[in-house]
Amino acid sequence: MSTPVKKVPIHLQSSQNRLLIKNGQVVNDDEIFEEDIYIEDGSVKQIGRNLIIPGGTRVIDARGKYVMPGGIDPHTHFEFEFMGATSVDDFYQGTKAAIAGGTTMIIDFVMPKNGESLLDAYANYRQKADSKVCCDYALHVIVTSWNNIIKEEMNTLCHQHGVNSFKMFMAYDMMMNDGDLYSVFEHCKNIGAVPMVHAENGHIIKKNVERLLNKGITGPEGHEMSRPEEVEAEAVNRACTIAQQVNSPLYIVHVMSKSAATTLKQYREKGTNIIGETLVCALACDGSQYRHQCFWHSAGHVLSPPLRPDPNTPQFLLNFLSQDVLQLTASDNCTFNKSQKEMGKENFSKIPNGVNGVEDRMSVIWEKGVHSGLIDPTRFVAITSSNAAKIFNLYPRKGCIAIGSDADIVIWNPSKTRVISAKTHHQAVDFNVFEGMECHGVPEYVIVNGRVCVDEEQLRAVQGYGHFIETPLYPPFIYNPEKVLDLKPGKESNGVNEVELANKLHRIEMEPKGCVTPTLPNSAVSTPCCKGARPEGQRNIQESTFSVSEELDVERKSCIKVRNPPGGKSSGFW
Ligand code: URQ
Ligand code: ZN
Ligand code: ZN
Repeated sequence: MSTPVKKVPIHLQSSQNRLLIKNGQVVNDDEIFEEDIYIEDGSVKQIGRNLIIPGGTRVIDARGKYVMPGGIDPHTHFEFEFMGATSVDDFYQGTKAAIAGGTTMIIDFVMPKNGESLLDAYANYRQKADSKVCCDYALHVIVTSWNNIIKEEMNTLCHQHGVNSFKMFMAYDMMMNDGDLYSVFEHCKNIGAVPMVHAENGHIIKKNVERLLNKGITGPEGHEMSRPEEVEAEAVNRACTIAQQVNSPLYIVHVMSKSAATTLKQYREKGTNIIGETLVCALACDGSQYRHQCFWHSAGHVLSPPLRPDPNTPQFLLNFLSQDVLQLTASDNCTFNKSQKEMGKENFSKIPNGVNGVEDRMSVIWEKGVHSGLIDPTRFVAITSSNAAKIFNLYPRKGCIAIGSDADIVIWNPSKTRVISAKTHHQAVDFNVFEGMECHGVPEYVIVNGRVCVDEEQLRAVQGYGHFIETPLYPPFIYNPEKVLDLKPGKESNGVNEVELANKLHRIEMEPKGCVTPTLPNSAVSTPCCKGARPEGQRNIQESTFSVSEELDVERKSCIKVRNPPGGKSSGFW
């Protein structure tokens, strides 16, 4: 299905659609440079100095400010029916709030209802979202079981409906068993899609919940006690192990603990293609919130996996983001009002899970990452925008300021501050987990597809202005040939042929002397490590300054002022 072309309403067709951003520090994930940007008809048309532009073009002076790709939030749940409630930020309010905070694209999750087909669920989400979204959006689809029908539906979603990612749960009622995860990961790999998992051991959690409730622990503190770190880390380990068996890539959503992140790091060091997402709330809050004397305060912080009692967790996760152990940040915005959280007043396991973040993600990460001096603006762009665009195959159309890119841009004033509050935020929810936090750095202008939707900090979002964006299969960032081996019978990859390898082992076993220790060629026994047997002539994106735009030969400006290694510089320089 192709994306329906929406006409720009007459009242939006004006010189406002022609825009020149002058004098700013333009930031991409790999460079900062000082040039002007000319935007027309929703995309970047020229980058340079002394540009020749039509008369009547609006000029924004960005002196002293950063001009960055708008944020991409790869994980939201707008108007999501979950645990007996519906999240209160719908596709209108949610995307409006996203824009207010400097995010210009979101990716939400299609959740099929009981017995609903994946295709029907997808169609329902499109119907809900298309007319409401203020910015562009894409969809992941949640898979809760495995059979031939699901397999065909996944194929159809990928080939006809612009979906390239599927999420599976390892907790909650809809959790999948290991065998089915194996099959779905394998199928994703066969079709070039991105498998994603919510990694927590659902069986252990169920037992822990029973135990705690039997002991009379019914308050929100029981939520974290029932889902401790090791329960998350175990599931991360299992999911990575399964992905390794089928050589699929794997995207772990909401990595929330030191143990889970460390497990993921170990797999990445083995050369497996594991992507780690963490949440903005995990970078700014900790599990002490569950011991707050006010039920609504504690319940307002309930999400899964939970915030961790170890107060060093936020800094630990930030460090991992700066070192590229974790690649990107999301909000997992899934908001329930106090009246909905109250469903779990007598039983923590009935508190609807989820918190806010779609509006404040950029500000909080700037504050904790850039303002603190841990990361520089290029790494900020990578973890809030470009890496999501690369992983879901939207780069360099999104997540990048280059000629031809969509004009999704945030002009960030690092000298201004704002204080976050539920009283002033644009979300529908009546609580904010970042309440009272002062953030340096304010999105002064937010440009969505060429339209100024935040203008000198005034929000002017338009309902239905956004489009559904198709995400193509085989993202090059994920399906890098040296990272994901194709071990289909008979095919060579990285010098390893699985069938030959199996035959060789068999022959050795049949040796009459019986005690020969099989010695396999190095390339055959080693994990597909990036430092290992790379076929000659292939570049390793983990070791080089590879950028997809270079691969695609996208025209880029010549004046490179700063060029950073992948992962960004480790300290500030401005
Ligand atoms: O697990 C999720 O991602 C959703 C369903 C709820 N939000 C949350 O608790 N993280
Ligand atoms: Zn989840
Ligand atoms: Zn989620």
